[in-house]
Amino acid sequence: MPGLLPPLRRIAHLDMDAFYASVELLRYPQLKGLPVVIGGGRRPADEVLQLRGALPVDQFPLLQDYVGRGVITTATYAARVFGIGSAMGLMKAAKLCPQAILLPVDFDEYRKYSRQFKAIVTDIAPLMEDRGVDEVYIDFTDVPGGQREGGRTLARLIQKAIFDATGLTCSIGVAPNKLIAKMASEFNKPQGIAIVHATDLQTAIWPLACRKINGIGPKAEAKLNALDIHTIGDLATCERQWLIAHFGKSTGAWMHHAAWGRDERPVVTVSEPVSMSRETTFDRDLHAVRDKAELGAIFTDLCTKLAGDLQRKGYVGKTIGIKLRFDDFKSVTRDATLAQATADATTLRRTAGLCLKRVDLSRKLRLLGVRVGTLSKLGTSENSSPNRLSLLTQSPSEAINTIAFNDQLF
Ligand code: DCP
Ligand code: MG
Repeated sequence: MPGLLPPLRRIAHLDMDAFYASVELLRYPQLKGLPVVIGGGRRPADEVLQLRGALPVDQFPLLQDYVGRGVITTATYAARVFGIGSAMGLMKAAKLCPQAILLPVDFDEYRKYSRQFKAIVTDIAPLMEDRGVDEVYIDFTDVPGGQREGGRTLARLIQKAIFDATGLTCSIGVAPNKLIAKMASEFNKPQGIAIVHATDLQTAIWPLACRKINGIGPKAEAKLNALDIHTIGDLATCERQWLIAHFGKSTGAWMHHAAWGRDERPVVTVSEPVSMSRETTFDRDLHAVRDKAELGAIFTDLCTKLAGDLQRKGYVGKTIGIKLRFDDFKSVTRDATLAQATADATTLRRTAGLCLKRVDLSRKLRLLGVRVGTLSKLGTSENSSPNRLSLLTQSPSEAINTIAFNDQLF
């Protein structure tokens, strides 16, 4: 009897449309429909009130007048028509669309709206996994109405509730699992809904580039392309063993699974951060030897701020890493794993400094980042022993004895 069959697994992925830019348009509605990019710096706190709503369109700063090294965080869809998008340098973007309006970032405001839209989602569908500032997974399977039209009815309801409360739009993909839902949320952006069933695998998923699988990055894509595998369909035709031979046991097996649309990962409602990081792009390129003092001060400052982030949020971490970007835009990471987790600025600085020593620093640097991973919450059994404080304050040289190095280039 159909009534006794378990409900079909229906997982949604929701992603806000042009998120930072859309939040900015809420306070500057006069910019609606215009090309707007966000980036280049942070907004001074008092400027917000001064400008709110009132500024005529012709008085906003234009991209063509920007001088500096900032990058775009996001752009409105009206700006994307010109080929502008996230991570592009502002001065390069200015060549493509000089008339675009440039607004600074205001993370506090984006976080406020992020919390707001997520609260609306959980009011309607409580099984929600937070995936960052503008995206979530939602398990529709057992939500009343979650199966109707494959999830379209509930997706529409959520879109409308978010829009009514915030004025922001989002796109939603609903599919048998997270992997496919994540791809589907992009299908009809902006303000789109896409419903994918298991039977749509060949028509909706296989024609897409391998890169559309969340987890296949530029490096894996390049390797796949070199093996003449371009689409997810190409990948699906590869023997599992052959993929394992080329990509290793876990990645190869996972790729095979993913290409066949298989993904059993549950929607996890309480998510802990995996890592915390801080990074900065310098005002001018710096050289490790010639600008040693300046670079050292920036490095220490990043570590101090990162230690502050960890301590404020109550985390300690074991893996300490650095990220460098050179003047030719090539990036390098190095990390080291300590025997004991830490949130201490001096330990971070010392360990990150050792990572730095493992990099060829003959080129000038444009960016430096520090990251702490393998986090655990202070007070959990692993680190709540009476020795915890002494671990945090142990001398850096003690900590360094137990480092395991891990080099990675990307
Ligand atoms: N973001 C960023 N730097 C990037 C990419 C994104 O700072 N390289 C920020 C700005 C975005 C937000 O994260 O608004 C969400 O990222 P998305 O990739 O979801 O991009 P958008 O929401 O802006 O656009 P879309 O409608 O394509 O989702
Ligand atoms: Mg988005």
